[in-house]
Amino acid sequence: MREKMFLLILAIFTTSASGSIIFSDDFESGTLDKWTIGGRQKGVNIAEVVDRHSSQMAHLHHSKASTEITIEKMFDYDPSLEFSFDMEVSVASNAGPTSADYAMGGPHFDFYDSSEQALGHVWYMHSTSSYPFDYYNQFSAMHVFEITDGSLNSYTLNIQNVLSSINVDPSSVASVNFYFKVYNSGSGYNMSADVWVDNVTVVCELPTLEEIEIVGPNEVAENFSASYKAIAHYESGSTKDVTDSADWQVEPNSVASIEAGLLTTESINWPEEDITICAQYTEGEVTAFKII
Ligand SMILES: [Ca+2]
Repeated sequence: MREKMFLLILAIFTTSASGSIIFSDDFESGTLDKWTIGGRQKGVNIAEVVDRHSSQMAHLHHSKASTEITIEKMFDYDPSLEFSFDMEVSVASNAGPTSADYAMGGPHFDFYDSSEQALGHVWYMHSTSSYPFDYYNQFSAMHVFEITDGSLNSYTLNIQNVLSSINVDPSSVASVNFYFKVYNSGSGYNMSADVWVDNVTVVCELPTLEEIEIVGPNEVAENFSASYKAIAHYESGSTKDVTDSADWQVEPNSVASIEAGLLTTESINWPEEDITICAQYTEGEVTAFKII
């Protein structure tokens, strides 16, 4: 008959919540390497980094009819996403203020589901014409906000507020394409748009880790092995198996060892012995550990 080892159960955890920067670009590298450059490329389109206001800034420019250029970045959707940036937009047209021909520039958000199907669009623009606002805002999954620009301004946009302007179920959104765009609808008029962007920062609040749970048998025979899982519990009620990323230890380690949750025991000379398993898991600035 096998000897038994009895394991004590203790639980200790620490927790805190913090926002985490998931993307930032101040363009001081002098490049647009963090972005995808897109848009229709005919005519005169420029996406570059320039010196402006004593800082390296992204610059988008076009000056021909029916052209656009964008710098884009995809993000996984999370309701806590927040986008901040500094931006200056300048637009010019000789097409007349009421014409359907317009030049515009600004930040845009396109929302996609898990199959990469477009669900809706929210654009912010400074435009030569009121036409795009009237036109686009007749669609339930499209909304265009007018921004007044012409000087360097700071913007902060919370993704939930952005999404609330269109008729899209937030639970169906999987990803967000965030981009700056200059666009010209025109049919030959002399129109141009310039956007300068600096200090783009995207933050996402980490889920609050409440505690870590160790799941597995509370007694193990000598010369035997047993598997343990480390389960992270979040304030939202969700859980995540963090067995592989947790740091596992066992004391005393002269009679047992543990690696990635797999406990291996050796033979002992007395009927029972207490051993302690510890799993420590760190996520962002949060560390949780549990001892059993
Ligand atoms: Ca800069």
